Formats: sequence, structure tokens, C-alpha cells
Amino acid sequence: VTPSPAATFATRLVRAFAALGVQHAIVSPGSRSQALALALAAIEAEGRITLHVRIDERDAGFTALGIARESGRPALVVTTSGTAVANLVPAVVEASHSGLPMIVLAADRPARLRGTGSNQTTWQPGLFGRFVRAEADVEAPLPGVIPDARALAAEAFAATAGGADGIAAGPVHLNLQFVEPLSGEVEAEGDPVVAETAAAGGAEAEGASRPGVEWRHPLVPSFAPAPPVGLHLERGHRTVVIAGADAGEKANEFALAAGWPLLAEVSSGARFGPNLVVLYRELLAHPDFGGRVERAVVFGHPTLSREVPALLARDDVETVVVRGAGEPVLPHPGAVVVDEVTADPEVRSDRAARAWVGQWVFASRELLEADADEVAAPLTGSGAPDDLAGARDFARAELAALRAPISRRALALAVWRATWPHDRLVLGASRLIRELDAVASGKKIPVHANRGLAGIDGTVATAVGIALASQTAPLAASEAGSSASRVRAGTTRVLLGDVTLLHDVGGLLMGSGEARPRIQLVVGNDGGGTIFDSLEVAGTADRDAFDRVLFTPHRVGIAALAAAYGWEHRLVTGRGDLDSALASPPGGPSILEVPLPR
Ligand SMILES: Cc1ncc(C[n+]2csc(CCOP(=O)(O)OP(=O)(O)O)c2C)c(N)n1
Repeated sequence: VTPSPAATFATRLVRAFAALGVQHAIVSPGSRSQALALALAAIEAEGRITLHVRIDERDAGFTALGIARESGRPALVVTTSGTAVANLVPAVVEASHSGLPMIVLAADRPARLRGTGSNQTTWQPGLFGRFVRAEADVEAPLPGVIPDARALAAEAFAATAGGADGIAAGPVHLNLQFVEPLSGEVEAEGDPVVAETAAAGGAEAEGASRPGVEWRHPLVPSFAPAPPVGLHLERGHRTVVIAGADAGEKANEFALAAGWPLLAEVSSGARFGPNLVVLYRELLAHPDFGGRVERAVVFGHPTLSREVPALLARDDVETVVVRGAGEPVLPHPGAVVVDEVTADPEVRSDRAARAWVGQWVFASRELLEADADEVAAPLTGSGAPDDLAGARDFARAELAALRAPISRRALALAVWRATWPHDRLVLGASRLIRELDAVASGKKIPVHANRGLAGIDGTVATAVGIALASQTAPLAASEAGSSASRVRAGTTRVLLGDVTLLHDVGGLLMGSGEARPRIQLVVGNDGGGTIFDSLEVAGTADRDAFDRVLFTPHRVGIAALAAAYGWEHRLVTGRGDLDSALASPPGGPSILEVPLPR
């Protein structure tokens, strides 16, 4: 084994990231990236990082996204050169829009080979366009000239966390050129080059952590730096608080303190509390409610209704947008974007103000009760021992309720009921998240959904990342404990459509011998993408053409798919079995398939 500058640099780099607090790394196999992959395997053996192996880089990227969603910390994603890096684009773009950290370590061949037709070589720098907060093209480590790994890691770690000048967290791309020998012996710490850089301390100019490193800081215009702005709102305007995706609890606290109705989407993290208006869509469309709104305060990224964008587009509604993790929402040219918002506290004696919030909450409750689940609860018999007819009716009604087919709404509500604060709920894009948003009552549970761009891609891998991060205690807290003590309770339940599952079949594949988290994919199988049935085109287009290119029918056997990937599978067709199947999922990965009518 010869000493390898590549191995030395890779080892220093991954150690530096672990020292900064990175807990998870995802590796996809490849030759050019071997030094990074082997270095990670070595530090995992020392208990300093948790390593996950994914063959498909798309899934590696979304697994990292899920880990960041759940933990708030970046994971490392290691790929080889060429199309391998390009496969990270979907996860990187979603992470950018959602304001989530992620550190891409993309191996590359030397820069001089770009544009020469050299195998597996392309222009990797710039590949992620404006969707990375920072990008460095790093020349290959050579004997005696090894890039300063600690400085690189520190700069990447700071850039992915955002924060400076109001820039949101987001992905970072370290493009790492390597030449042969691509792996080998690791040189001891304290070699002359590292010592020399350390002695220079922080005196080096920004962008020159080492010769041979070129930093670029692309910017999404909407993330442009801006000085922090605060705003105080006075009482007296009929105001609603809107909580879109990832709004978080602060939206709830604000609505409560100010005494205003809270219109919180199911993926907002704020859907609970006394001011919650569950049927906000119906009320926004009503002239006595939506029609009377004068001011809206927006947290997070509203994506689930048509009524919220319609409200925010109105000239007679003053809109205040509170910046959060993701890309700021700019629904109207007159909208005011702030970093902090406060309001006069609710005054109990202000009857007009109390009536405003009370009307919204009350009307929503009334409507919800009127629209209760369509299958009635079993009748109660008289209980008299000789009432045979009554007992028979009771038994029949009970049986009918248990055998009743499962509607989309019943499925969504059953999943909501089964989920508790120690669990995680992940919602795929498409109909089921909207169905749940239409009816879910207030409940303080952790909900995740990739609503940055609302893609149906990467849902399984994102959820696996969330499960891995939520079911593993932080490494530092468990140093003394056995691996068993690092396992936390709870199930990650994922509510998704069949097409969304099929888009990310690769997400079912986990590295051999790795932790298999307790995750339950609840698949509403209606044989295609039925969301399009509700669009105008469904009524105007040729039926067969519509089905072929929009509905996209399939006959994939989900049970066989599950078996192929070693996931448990259960098919549930009646309501009687649904609650118990959701309440007691298997200990590892499983799929609960629920056939739904188109
Ligand atoms: C990556 C990506 N490709 C395409 C779409 C467009 N799209 C939105 S929903 C959908 C169909 C989803 O079908 P399914 O998961 O079965 O849910 P259903 O509509 O039946 O509820 C598609 C293709 C998207 N959002 N993201």
C-alpha cells in the first residue's frame, strides 16, 4: 500500500466534518470517490459518524434531505464523477427551495481533462447552478500539496447553515478532484502543508483557504442578502394568520398571542391549538369570512389550496410575509417581507376582535361536524336480554361498518389518528395530502412534506432519511451506551399515492447490513395518478389519451415489489383492519397497501 494524498485528504476532510457535528453520511459507490467512501467507512467504525450506502445517487440525495428535515443538520453525500453528480439535482433543488442544509462531496477527475472527451468527465462545477449556497472546485491532493481540509469543511459547514445576511440554509457543493493513487495509506497528521496553513490562522483572505481552491457563491435572487427587518402590527384590522409548509410553531404562537384565526396547512407544523380553522378553504371562499379579511400574516410556504393564493393576490388585503427557512413567498407586489413580526396582545375585553376569531373557529367546527365521516358508527342496541332483533341489527351494522370500503378521506384520517408525537408523519405530493388538509383536526405531531417544489420524486428516500434521523439518538449522547440504547421509539408513517411510490422504488433499497428503520409506507393505490381527474383537462381531453399520458395507469404488484426489496407487505381493504394495521406496524420497513376507487 502506497501513501496516497487522496486518502490523506479524504480522511482529514470527513474527520473535520464529524468534528463540526455532521452525524450522517450517504455514499454511492464509484472509483473516483473511493478515498472518501473508505474514509467514511473507517470513521464509522470508530463511532464518529453513521454511514448509509445507496446505489442510486438520487436516493442518496433525498436520504440526506430527509435527515436534514428531521435533524436540522447537514448530511454528507458522496458521489463519483459524471452523471452520478447530476443525479443529485432533484434533491439539491428541493433542499434549496426548502432551505435545508446538505453537503455534496462530488469526486472529479482533474480539471485539465474537462472538454477533452475523457471518460466520465464533464463540467461538474456549476452543475447545480444557482441552487447551491456555495461551491468550491478543489484541485487534486498531490504529495506535499494537500488542500486544507479543516478550512474547507469549516467554510462548507458555515455556508450550508446560512444565516449570514439573512441567507437561508441550503446545499453546498465541494467538487473534489482526485488523481491516482485514488486510495492507499493515510499520512499522519501534522504534515508540513497543514502545519503551514494552521500557522497562517484566519489571516488568509476569504476564497483562498488553500491554493487550488476556487469558491463560488451563487445566489437565488429571492435569497439575496437583506438586513433583518422587524414589524409590529396594531389591532383593529380583520387579520388572519396563514401557516404554509414548514411554518413551524411560531405561527401558532403568534396567532394565539394576537388572538387571530390560524389557517394552518397540514404540513405547517402549526396545525393545532384553539385558534385553528380546519375548514379554512371553505371559509376563505365565503364572503362573510374570506371576503372580510383586511390583513394576512404569512408564515411558511402555502401550497395546498387555491383559496390562500387568491386571498393574498387581492389588492384590498395587506400582506405581511415572515421569512422562514425556505424561499420567501412574494404573493403580491405590495407584500411586505419581514424577519420578525409582533402584534399587540389579544385584549379579552375587545369584543369585536374576539368575535372575529370566534366566528372562524366556530363556523369551521360546525361545518366539520355536518360533514362527518360517511359511514355511521354502529347503532347501540337497547341492551335488554330479550331484544334479539335489536342485537341482530347492532351486529349487522357493526359488520357493515367494519367491511365498508376505505375512502380516501377515511384513509387520511386513520393515518392522522394513528400518529402520535413520538412518531413522524411524511406526506407525499398529490391527492392524499390535500384530502388530509381538508379535514385533519388540530394535533401537535411532527409532519414532514417536500413542499419546496412539491415533487412526487424521492418521497421514499426522504422518509427513510427522516426515519433514520428520528430513530437514532445523536452519536455524542450515546458514546457510552450500546447501539440498542441509541434506538428511539416511534414509527415514521408515510401517506403516499401509488405513482409516487413507483417513482421512487429505488428508495426501498438500503445498504446491506444497515439499520432498517421502523417505517410504514401507507400507499393509497388507485392504479394511477388520479389527481389529474380533478383538473379541467379531464373533461375536455380524449379519454384514452388523457389516461395514457396523465393518469398513467399501471398494474404493478405492490406485494411482489415489497417482497423483492425485503419490505413486509399487508393489503387492507376494509375499515375494520385499517386502524389496527396502522397502530401496530411491524418493527422494520413495511408497506400497507390500501386499494382506493379511482
Ligand atoms: C417529479 C414530479 N413529476 C411529476 C409531477 C406531477 N405530478 C403531480 S401528482 C402526480 C401523480 C401522483 O399520483 P399518485 O402518487 O398515485 O397520487 P394520486 O394522484 O393518485 O393521489 C404527478 C405525476 C410532480 N409533482 N413531480
